[in-house]
Amino acid sequence: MKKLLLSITLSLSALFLSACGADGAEKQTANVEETGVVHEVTIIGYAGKEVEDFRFEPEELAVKQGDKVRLTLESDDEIEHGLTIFGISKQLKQGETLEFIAEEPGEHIGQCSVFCGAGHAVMTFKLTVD
Ligand SMILES: [Cu+2]
Repeated sequence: MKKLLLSITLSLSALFLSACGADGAEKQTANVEETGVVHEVTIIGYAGKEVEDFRFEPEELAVKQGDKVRLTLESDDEIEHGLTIFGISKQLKQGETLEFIAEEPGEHIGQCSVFCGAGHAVMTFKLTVD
């Protein structure tokens, strides 16, 4: 089960990495009308003894295109995490706040970007932009 989950996570990561290739920069500059809605969310990274315990909370966030997203990343322990959201090329370091306008519709998978232990690869986050 652990290997399957890890395999799925890695496959998803590879898929989204390849999907944000050559035209990624072009998508970043798309003009999107801002809605004025702000989603301010603190994401907590949890490490654990078992692979299954590793996670971000919340694990997903759904917004509308043009909404402002303000994400802060924290940890529940001494272990450092990071979050990279593929497809929209957003990186968040622990203790930092990242603010951006959600421009590109779709499901954008995020992945912990700092190796934090056995369950590092299963720490995913999904940003859905409708
Ligand atoms: Cu990690």
